[in-house]
Amino acid sequence: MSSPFRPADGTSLADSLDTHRPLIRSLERRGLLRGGLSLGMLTMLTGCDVKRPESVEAALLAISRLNDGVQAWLFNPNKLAPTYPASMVLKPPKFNAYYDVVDVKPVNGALWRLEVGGLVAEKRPWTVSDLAALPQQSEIIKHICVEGWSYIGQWSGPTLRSFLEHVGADLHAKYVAFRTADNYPSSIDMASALHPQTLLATGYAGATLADPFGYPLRLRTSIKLGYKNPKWITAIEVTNTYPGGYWEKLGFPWFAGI
Ligand SMILES: Nc1nc2c(c(=O)[nH]1)N[C@H]1C(S)=C(S)[C@@H](COP(=O)(O)O)O[C@H]1N2
Ligand SMILES: [Mo]
Repeated sequence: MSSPFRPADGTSLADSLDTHRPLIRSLERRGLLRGGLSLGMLTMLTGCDVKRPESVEAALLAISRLNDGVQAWLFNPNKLAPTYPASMVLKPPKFNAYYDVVDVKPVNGALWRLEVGGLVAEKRPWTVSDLAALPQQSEIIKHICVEGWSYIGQWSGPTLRSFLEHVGADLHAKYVAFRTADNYPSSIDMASALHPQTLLATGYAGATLADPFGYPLRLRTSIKLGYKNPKWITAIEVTNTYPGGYWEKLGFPWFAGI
């Protein structure tokens, strides 16, 4: 999904969208897609081929099925998502971003500071060692991307809950918002932020996070799809104002991630 969408020769975007209008409408009705979905964006996220209508349809259906399969935990932040044995952990993890892995700009952990803002009592910036001083947790969970792939990964770090409690966050606020080094804003609801499987991950498979996967800090939550897991976090804000996110602005639903 690194290259911007360009309509294939002889295929008008409007024609392709028209072919799938009923399916798109039914997904919209079920709250799976929100206004503003473009075929271009769908193509970028799914790698489908607009020249083949059945490929577009398959992508739409995959999004629909994926949502049906995961919504039991997506919509119940009190429920634990499945965990897996260490033997299933993928090493190294599978990379994704809105650009290619060669374009990742590594963050200097020694200079890095985590800004903390919004409805919190303690706004001082955090360092890598500050985070390491919080109680650490490890979890082996499945990462699911809307592109239709997934992998099992072992993530470690403090829970977002312990961090929020530590900085005296208003735990009744609506949202926790993230800014990142690559300008990929993201946000989640407070219930999901407080979920026991929502980590501020600093490690993968027993080692420090590698650069492509978000060093020094990324979100890993078992109850959201891949794109709700911002990497290279530089700021965390607690707020009652809807913060949106990178893909959400392009039409993807905010809560579940698809
Ligand atoms: N900062 C940042 N975080 C991001 C993205 C991104 O482009 N930038 N892509 C998201 C998407 S779509 C996915 S699937 C996961 C991929 O995480 P991984 O590379 O650890 O598998 O990161 C998410 N977090
Ligand atoms: Mo993704």
